[in-house]
Amino acid sequence: ARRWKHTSSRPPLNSVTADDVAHFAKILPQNAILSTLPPSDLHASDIDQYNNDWMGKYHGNSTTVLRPQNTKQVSDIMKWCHERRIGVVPQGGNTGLVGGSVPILDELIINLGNMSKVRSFDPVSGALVADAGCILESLSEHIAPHNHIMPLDLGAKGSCQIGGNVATNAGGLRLLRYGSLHGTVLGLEVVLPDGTVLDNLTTIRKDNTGYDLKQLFIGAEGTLGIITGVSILTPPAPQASTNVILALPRFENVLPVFKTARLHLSEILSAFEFIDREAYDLAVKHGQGKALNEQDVEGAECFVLLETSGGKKEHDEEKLTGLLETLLEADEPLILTGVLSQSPTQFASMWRLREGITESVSKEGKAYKYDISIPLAAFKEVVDLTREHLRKQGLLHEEAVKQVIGYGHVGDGNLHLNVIAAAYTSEIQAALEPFVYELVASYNGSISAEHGLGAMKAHAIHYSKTGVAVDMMKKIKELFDPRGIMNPGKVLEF
Ligand code: FAD
Ligand code: 2HG
Ligand code: ZN
Repeated sequence: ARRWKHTSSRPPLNSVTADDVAHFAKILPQNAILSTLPPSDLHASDIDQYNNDWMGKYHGNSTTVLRPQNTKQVSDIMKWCHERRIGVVPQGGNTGLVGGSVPILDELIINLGNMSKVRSFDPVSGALVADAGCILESLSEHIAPHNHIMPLDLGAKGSCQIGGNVATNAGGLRLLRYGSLHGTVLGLEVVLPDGTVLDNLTTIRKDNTGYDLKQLFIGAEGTLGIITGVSILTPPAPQASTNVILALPRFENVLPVFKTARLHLSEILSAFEFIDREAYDLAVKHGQGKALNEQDVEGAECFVLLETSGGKKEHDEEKLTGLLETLLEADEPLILTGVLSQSPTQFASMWRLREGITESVSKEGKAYKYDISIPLAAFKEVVDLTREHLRKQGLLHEEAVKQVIGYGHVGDGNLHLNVIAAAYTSEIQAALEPFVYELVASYNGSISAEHGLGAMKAHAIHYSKTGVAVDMMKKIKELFDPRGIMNPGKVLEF
């Protein structure tokens, strides 16, 4: 069996034993423990959903999953794991796309799904305090009657948890408008690797009393501690939201369209999403949302989904109509067509076309996902160069790589390059990496814009961070987790 490396400063980690499970039974009720170790009669298949990631790309071999209900239980579990040097993987909704939420070997899985209570909501300030295991969409539903919305939104909202969102510093579809979690998270409650509870669950907006420790856990991907509670600032719900899909004749028009949209819509622009032709056709093929009229999109090289969130419907629509006229009226119009949603159903269906791409990709095949920050002008070039590279390697055909597509968050300079293959193979992997990472580095970009490094990119961190920065990160890791038990092998190599 594979084991964690033993270095002079760090002994290897231990596997969970039947004695450990017996100890966990003193902390948790029996139905919160899932273990395949004797005397249990559970089989490996009974805990498959916890050991395998959303894409079916990463597979762990854990024997034991714990589902605590409160912070005290998480703390008691961590004290024991620290003492016994047992590796631990914190797990939220398991929708992560970089293999961070499942074990690399047989680490203990601590799934936060049973911690799903809203602790408080202040309708005046909009401060929401919730258990880390609350599903993002449930939180939206909880605050909707108070006319507030969550400051982030993503396609996985029905399964991902707020703790997982914070741990990955998820960006999503409205970052353009509401900013990143580094700005909207007010406080966190975190169980540290030795079981100590760091209670920083404040709801105040301003607090300049030294180092802002919560920032370290935002985007740490569970490598520094387990987030058990989140305090987050929720904005008032917009009084009117509209969206429009634009079909563009050429990719080169995306940047001028973006500039024009910002000028016309200013503060009401809440999303500006890019979809290339292959991604659009794939979403349509898999029944995500309603396709635009076929004649209207003939010759379209790419699409933009744009959303406005403002105070007055007529006012916003007037601005949008003005924008569409400008885009269409030039000697060489910037767009072929623009379809404005006319009803809540149409609004949702247009979003489905964009949000449903990830699901369509999974239906089509096995995805190699590169979530990169590069200059907007290079979005198409990167997709084309990757496709060309795979073609030259003889890998662009139905039995190997079926398609290379690009979509993403234009407003944030974040491209999702997806390579759809018939199966995950070492040959395709070798063709793509480090090719893609080197390409991204050549634009001074980031190899992870919003999904994190997880297990997938821990080894590649140096493409986006200097040696000095990585050394500082290692020191921080060592300070919080000297025994290296927290999500080992993720973000930083073990
Ligand atoms: P998990 O997948 O369970 O875990 C993710 C990481 O966080 C792991 O490293 C895990 O160890 C750690 N973790 C989880 N919970 C905790 C905790 N309580 N304490 C400490 N560490 C923890 N991401 C985006 O950024 N933008 C998007 O638009 C987006 N869209 C998506 C659409 C789809 C259809 C899918 C499947 C995924 C999408 N993602 C997106 C990726 C993913 O959903 C997000 O990263 C999400 O925030 C992960 O939340 P989760 O609860 O599923 O976490
Ligand atoms: C999105 O923006 C998500 O839809 C997922 O971040 C991207 O699947 C992907 O590559
Ligand atoms: Zn995204």
